[in-house]
Amino acid sequence: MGSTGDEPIVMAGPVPFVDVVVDNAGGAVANKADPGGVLPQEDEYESIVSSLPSNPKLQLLCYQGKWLLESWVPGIIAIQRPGGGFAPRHGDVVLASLPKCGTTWLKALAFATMARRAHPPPPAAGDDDERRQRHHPLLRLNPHDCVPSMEKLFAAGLGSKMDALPSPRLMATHVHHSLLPASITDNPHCKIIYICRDPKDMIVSLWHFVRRRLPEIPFLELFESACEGRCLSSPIWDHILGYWNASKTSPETTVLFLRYEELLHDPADGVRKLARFVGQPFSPEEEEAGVVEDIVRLCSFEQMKNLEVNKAAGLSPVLQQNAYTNGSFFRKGGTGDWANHMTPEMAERLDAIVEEKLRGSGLSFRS
Ligand code: PAP
Repeated sequence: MGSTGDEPIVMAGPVPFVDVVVDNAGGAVANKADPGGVLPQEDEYESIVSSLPSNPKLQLLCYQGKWLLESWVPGIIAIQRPGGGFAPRHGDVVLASLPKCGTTWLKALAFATMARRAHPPPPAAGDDDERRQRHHPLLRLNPHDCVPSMEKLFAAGLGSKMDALPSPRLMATHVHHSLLPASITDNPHCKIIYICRDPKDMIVSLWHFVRRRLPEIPFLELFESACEGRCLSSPIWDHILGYWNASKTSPETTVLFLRYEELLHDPADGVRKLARFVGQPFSPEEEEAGVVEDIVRLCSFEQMKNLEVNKAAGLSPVLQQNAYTNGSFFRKGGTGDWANHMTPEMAERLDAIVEEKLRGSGLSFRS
């Protein structure tokens, strides 16, 4: 990524966004709030949100028909502004997901794959290339510090930091497809990678996450709100269908639709798909050298969960949220935990609701 000579340094993306500091010559100050005129002013924001339905306990607002974390909404408004918040760039890759459906993992896999020339994934244990092992960004940073979450970044007034990232840029969103600006969804030069997960496991994972802030919240309360289409990022079927339909109707080069369960079953296949999709397929030499397997290992649940950085109590200052730490994003990392929290009747009810909503789409979560 860098250069030791006198020639100008040419950065190739993606780079960990927390490492990017923009000096005044770059026209932006990256490490402190810099609304740059794109965030709504407080009174304007108030006038937009004051009439919205809300769920104060879960800190949600119903914005444009979708239940969203209230802290994201100013960021979403900024991103949606035509000519305002988000300036698309050729080669942008947006990772999209419902919360708790594999976002952290997908961020790691996409970053490791797209940045592999600047940062080769460490080889298997036993190889003694310690320098590479120590220096890979995913060994010192949580994936959320490598790939920015757009609505959180814009809500923190750090949208200008996006402009400072070298291309190709890698970013993420939990926002529904219909809420994204046309500069992303109708842009043939912007690629979207979506990951979905069995909604039952998503709800269980979300409950464990929410309990860090609300230890007393009953599972049933979150389950009911999911069934009614009123929990975080709900309706969840709208979220999934929006990206599913886009993956069917857009040229297949612009939306890649992945499933958490399939990625667990064959992560190497998912990584190869991802690499082809972003226009960086693995060469025969890379295949021969085991680079795909190195990426899978680097990003595996066990590897990431046990890193010091992910055991630490901290979270990037940009994304600081009380009660959540780097470790909050790594819990069990498998499938089927719903059976430990739902009765068969509850599971059937949610499955039936989702099945009905997805009817005719060609997508199903029934096994
Ligand atoms: P986010 O949307 O808040 O970023 P997200 O990463 O999508 O969260 O979801 C966290 C889930 O992914 C957790 O699932 P669980 O609660 O059922 O265990 C977490 O354990 C799982 N997860 C995180 N990293 C990995 C990984 N490397 N491989 C597989 N699963 C992972």
